[in-house]
Amino acid sequence: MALRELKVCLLGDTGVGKSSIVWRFVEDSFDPNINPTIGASFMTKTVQHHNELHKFLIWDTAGQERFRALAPMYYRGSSAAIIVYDITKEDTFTTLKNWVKELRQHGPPNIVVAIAGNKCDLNDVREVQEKDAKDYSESINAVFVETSAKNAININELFIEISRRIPSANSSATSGKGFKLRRQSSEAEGKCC
Ligand SMILES: Nc1nc2c(ncn2[C@@H]2O[C@H](COP(=O)(O)OP(=O)(O)O)[C@@H](O)[C@H]2O)c(=O)[nH]1
Ligand SMILES: [Mg+2]
Repeated sequence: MALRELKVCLLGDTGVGKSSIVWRFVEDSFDPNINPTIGASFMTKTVQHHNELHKFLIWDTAGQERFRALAPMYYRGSSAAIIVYDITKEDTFTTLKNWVKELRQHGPPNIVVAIAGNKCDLNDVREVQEKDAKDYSESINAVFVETSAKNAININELFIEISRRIPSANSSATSGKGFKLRRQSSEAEGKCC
């Protein structure tokens, strides 16, 4: 079975639950006293998607302003970016929109953007309406899910959706490339004979 390595980065304000989402996905556990991320941390997890294995190379970034300048190192070359906000904090949704703008300007052109409204277990103190976030995500063609790293809601689904959006190795985009290569080699053959 073909193995593909997919670089994925997590972006979003400090405290929205980026590291908790990664921890839930990779280790299937939740630590309420998780340490704040310094700089960035790296984890991997491999999942099967149809007849391919997707090895997610996950870069979990720190949200603090002083680390912001480092973000391009993580989203450059990424197949997908997961931008996380906290449904109980309106300002984290504003930060998310700024990340979308930055990715548009400086990110890889075909990056899959996935938006995660985390802490959906705290519905009682919600500040961001699900419909508003969903409409916004649709308008920018992003994956959207509300997640809870704490209660393991929609974490696997988030990554499954990302896998779905990544063009498969034999999709038209890549077979187009293959065709060009074939033509080049047959042209070379023509010259030599
Ligand atoms: N209620 C609730 N708390 C969460 C959830 N995810 C993370 N947290 C808490 O939010 C805080 C920040 O989490 P962390 O993963 O460090 O956020 P990061 O700074 O974005 O990496 C921690 O106290 C977590 O326990 C969630 O889904 N629900
Ligand atoms: Mg963190």
